[in-house]
Amino acid sequence: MTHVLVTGGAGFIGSHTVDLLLSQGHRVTVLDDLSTGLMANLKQCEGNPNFHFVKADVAEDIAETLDQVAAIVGPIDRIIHYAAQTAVPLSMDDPASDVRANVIGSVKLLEYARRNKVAKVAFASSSAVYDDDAPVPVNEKSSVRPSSPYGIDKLVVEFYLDYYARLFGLKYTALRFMNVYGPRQDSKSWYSGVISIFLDRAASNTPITIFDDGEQTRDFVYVTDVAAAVTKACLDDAAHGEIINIGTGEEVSINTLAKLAIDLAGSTSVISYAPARPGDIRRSVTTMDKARALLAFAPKVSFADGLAHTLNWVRTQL
Ligand code: UD2
Repeated sequence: MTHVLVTGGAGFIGSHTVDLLLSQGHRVTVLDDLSTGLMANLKQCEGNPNFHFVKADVAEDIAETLDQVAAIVGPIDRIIHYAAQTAVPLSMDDPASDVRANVIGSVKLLEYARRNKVAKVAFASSSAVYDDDAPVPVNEKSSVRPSSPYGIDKLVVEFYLDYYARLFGLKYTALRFMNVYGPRQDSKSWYSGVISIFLDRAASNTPITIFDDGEQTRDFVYVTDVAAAVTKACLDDAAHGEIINIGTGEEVSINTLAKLAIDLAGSTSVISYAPARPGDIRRSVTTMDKARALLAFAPKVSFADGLAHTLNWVRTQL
């Protein structure tokens, strides 16, 4: 049994990862400050003797907190690091806060990992590190040039991982997520993913707003597939020192998505168009070669099934 620390484990992707780790019989400690994460996302874990929760901010002095966890639950063997400020527009409004949450928090965690001989860290990075002008599909060698403080901070942490690996032998894998969607993604926030927003509007027959002309594209990957990739990257020492894109390789336009959401929900929602959001990228899709080769990763949930599961969940939230 491996003891895995999941930072941000009460969040959208984190909580699905916790479910998977517990189902595999591992011991899990979640560290989350509940700033955007929700205990409701972990309700199903309550009473599981292998599940532990600590409310703490990763950017505070977490070493003492984690020492206490280790004393009670046992040493932390591996870490999955999700805890972050995840809204790109917020990072543009307040870059310094983004550095605190996303860089300082990560460095504190890496310090803990090296001092306590943690076997491996899997880090949730982002496709936001890529240059908007990089030809699509992007691959892990595509040029990086982030368009937001959020993307800069994710890239900085990738450099820290490399530094800790080279100087201290810390093992790691960084996963650059494309657009993740699925149940538990907040559908009410303006900063949320487009799929949860569109399905929420479609299910409630309220207007859908498409920014720009809607011909921009994204590579949408279902949350349990992402959780599986991250879990494998964390538990398996293979893919150490690697950066791997996690997506599906399929490019979907926002216009197509809006129509699918309306059809699927049998909705009377009306679509309207608004100016492009500042910093929005035009096309985003990844190659899958590296994820396939190093993590044996292939998405299991089709887009149609993923949308249907997400719509069911959105309806429970209305
Ligand atoms: C996603 C991630 C972000 C970062 C980035 C990397 C989410 C929520 N954000 O940002 O964290 O990793 O990818 O490139 O997953 N849109 C509409 N109407 C709406 C909402 C959105 O037209 O009501 C459009 C939006 O203008 C954009 C597309 O949908 O063109 C996707 O927007 P998003 O916020 O879901 O994700 P993105 O790609 O900006």
